[in-house]
Amino acid sequence: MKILVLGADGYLGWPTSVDLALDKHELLLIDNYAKRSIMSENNRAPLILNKKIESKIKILKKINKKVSFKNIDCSNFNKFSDAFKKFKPDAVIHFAELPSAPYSMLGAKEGWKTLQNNIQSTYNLVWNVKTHRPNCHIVKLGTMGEYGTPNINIEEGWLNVKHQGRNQKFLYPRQASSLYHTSKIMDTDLIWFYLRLYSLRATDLMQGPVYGVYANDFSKENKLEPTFAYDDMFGTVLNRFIVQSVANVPLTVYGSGNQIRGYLNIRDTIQCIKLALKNPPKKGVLNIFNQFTEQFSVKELANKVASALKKIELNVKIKAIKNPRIEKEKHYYNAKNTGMKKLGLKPTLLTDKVIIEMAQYVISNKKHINNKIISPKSTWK
Ligand code: USQ
Repeated sequence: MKILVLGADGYLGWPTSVDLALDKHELLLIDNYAKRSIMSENNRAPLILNKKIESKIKILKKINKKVSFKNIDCSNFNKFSDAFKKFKPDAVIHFAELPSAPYSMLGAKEGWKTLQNNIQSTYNLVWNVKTHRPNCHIVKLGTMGEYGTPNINIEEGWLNVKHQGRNQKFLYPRQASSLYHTSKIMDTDLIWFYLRLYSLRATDLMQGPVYGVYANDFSKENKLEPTFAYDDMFGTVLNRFIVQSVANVPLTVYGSGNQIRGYLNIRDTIQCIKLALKNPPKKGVLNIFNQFTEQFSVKELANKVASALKKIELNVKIKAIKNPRIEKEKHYYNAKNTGMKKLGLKPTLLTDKVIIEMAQYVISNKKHINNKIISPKSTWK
């Protein structure tokens, strides 16, 4: 297939690009390094500052000549449209968004930047698909955070409503608790709107927090790891806990630690994206999958990390700190995730071995850990 990957430099965009290159697809990778810039403007940095795509792509070209890269801001309509029209993709994977809830809640400028970048990129993509390539399959990375934490079971994208004797299937209600997550709801609305009117084809992957380093063995052998963030703004909770354990800093459990989320390994993110590509919806259909494999509370996660890392003699301490976010700390949570399993997802579960392997990667890069960017610096209040 001819696949356009938007946001190819990111934590998930890069490993997806490597995997699709191995599968010999024709790829155009797009990124403008916006996340790198924002991290550095905010004095944050990933564990290792990876090389930019221009230099890493040489390794990919050795296995697949049909891989190219363009430095383009997807929120720039003209530049994006030119690249889209020239490449004529069969599928687009859309990661080109600012992914941080804490960043989006920092202040007026950061909130608007997140909304503007994410909605504009999505709008540019859908408009171009509608106008130039209506058969192209849009695979959009959504988030479980769009649903929030409702007091009823979370269905896979849709809810059948029976009202005064009549039935209608609606998008499952969305009620996020950050501007970032709200921007993802707006994406969903945009895609659903265009799809209803113009019979496009899209898959929305409602993903929980991801953890892990290497998505495949090729990346490990060639040191092609993704940007592994562990700071208070851009690191997801489990990746942060692993770095905190290695840095001998108590694990930062926010508030009571009873917040439950659905988690998944980075290997499974890639599996899910590939399954979505292999199973495109018919025209006019929006496929929605809840993309996570296991549910944990933050407290359970911290305890799992501490108990696994005891086996390699790390004495992990856990400390509940005042929650810098505004979120429910005690809530019902039961989300469905059967769709991807039906398509063939083989989950990589959070075993002690997985936790230890992540810790070993961090231990080998211990000298790069900056303790100053670990604890949360701002609150949402
Ligand atoms: N948390 C802690 N301690 C920390 C960091 C986080 O207790 O040091 C808690 C948070 O309060 C939250 C939970 O862990 O209750 C998850 O936080 P997170 O930072 O791992 O995840 P979140 O901000 O929700 O965002 C991440 C990704 C985002 C993705 C989302 C999926 O950054 O791009 O959309 O996970 S979900 O959370 O399901 O919406």
